[in-house]
Amino acid sequence: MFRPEAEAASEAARREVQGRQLHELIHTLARSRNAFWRERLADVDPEAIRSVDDLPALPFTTKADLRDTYPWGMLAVPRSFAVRAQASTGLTGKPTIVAYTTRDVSTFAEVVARSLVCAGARPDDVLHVAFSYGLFTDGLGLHYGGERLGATVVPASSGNATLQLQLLADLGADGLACTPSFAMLLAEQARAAGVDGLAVRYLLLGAEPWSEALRTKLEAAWRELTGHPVIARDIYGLSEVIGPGVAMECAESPGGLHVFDDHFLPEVLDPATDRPLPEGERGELVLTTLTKEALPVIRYRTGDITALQRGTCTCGRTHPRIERIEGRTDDMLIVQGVNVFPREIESALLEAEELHGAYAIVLDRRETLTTLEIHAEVTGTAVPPGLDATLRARLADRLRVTPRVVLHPEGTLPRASGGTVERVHDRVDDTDPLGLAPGGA
Ligand code: DLL
Repeated sequence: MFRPEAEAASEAARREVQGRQLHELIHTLARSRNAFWRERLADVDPEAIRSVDDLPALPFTTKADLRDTYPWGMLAVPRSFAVRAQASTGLTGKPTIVAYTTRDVSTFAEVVARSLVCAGARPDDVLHVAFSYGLFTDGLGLHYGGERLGATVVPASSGNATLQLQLLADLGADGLACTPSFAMLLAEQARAAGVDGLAVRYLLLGAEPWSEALRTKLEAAWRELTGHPVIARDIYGLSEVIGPGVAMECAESPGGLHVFDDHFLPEVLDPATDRPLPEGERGELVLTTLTKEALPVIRYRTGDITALQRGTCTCGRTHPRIERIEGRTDDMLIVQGVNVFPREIESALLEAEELHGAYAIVLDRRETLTTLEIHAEVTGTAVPPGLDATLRARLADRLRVTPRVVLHPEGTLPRASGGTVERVHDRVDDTDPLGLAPGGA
């Protein structure tokens, strides 16, 4: 463990601290100068919030709150106290901005360091980070966590698999952090190119949903490449709460992710009633930050579906665990680790006067890296030349994923009963999910 006194604390000791921190947080926010927090907590008596059992008395926060207060409206400290800003995908038009104080940056590094140790990382390791570096929290998050651990971090960022494989082999990476799909792509390319000398022991994978079946495949593929056992472990997080490192699977008992609940308090709610669900029942994960300074969130609706398990794990950690996240309560899609909201696609498309309004989203899952296709109808029968390229550029700019854009004459996309176009489809083999002739309409 990276911090055994926190990770293996008794439940009673942790609850005591959590209650105190929650009280202080609510007290501070309710009395702060920040209009958003004062208003949101107007009906809450901070004196009544003394334990984690009082969580249901608190209001929720959502991504829409961040959009409505863009960019700094939810900051609980003066903007000048923030030392870093990052972003995630927004709901409409603008990204969601998150910010960190010096202490938040330190907390972030600490929880990622804990996550790395969960997967079996050691301070003398070489850690290859193939998450993207930039506005999103994944690359920098893993980077600072690796440094906090004392590892030699290689900020490879995403893309360029050939160079990455060369670096992985030449620098002797012990750990690889990236999306599950990129880990598979690297394994396939390494096998095809006959790369040898790979020493990787563990894969730290997240930012998108993945399955037990993919774990089995990845562990087998990397074992074949390295000649020794390789473990693949799931890391979970979201920018609004901190970034990667909210929860992590351990090497010893995969199948649940330890939530670092001395920083992030989890609840699982019935999405229909918003009531907390008993242990083991699946619902929406809601998180409250206990120690964040710049951008605390209270009962943040993650939209991620999971179940809580309590009790000490065989690894000795006493944090509650969440099940691997496989679904969402909303329509958010994740393409190559990037969150994509269909509404965002729609608003970008509707700005084009030449389009008729009907569109369909196809996730092409035939290759290891899922790609996005957007099909849209133009008004009339003639597709204006060059319009697909214009739309592709606009969508790439907005979504931060470059889609393939295919335009069709009016009335040609398949309609469900009632005349609406079914929005999201998967392409898993050579059968066109839209039922169109090969090469478009
Ligand atoms: O994806 C943070 C992250 C980066 C986590 C790297 C793990 C590794 P956002 O861009 O804000 O932050 O997206 C958060 O991604 O609500 C989930 O829906 C999804 N997600 C993240 N990790 C996992 C995972 C980062 N391990 C959203 N399994 C979350 C399934 C995940 N979904």
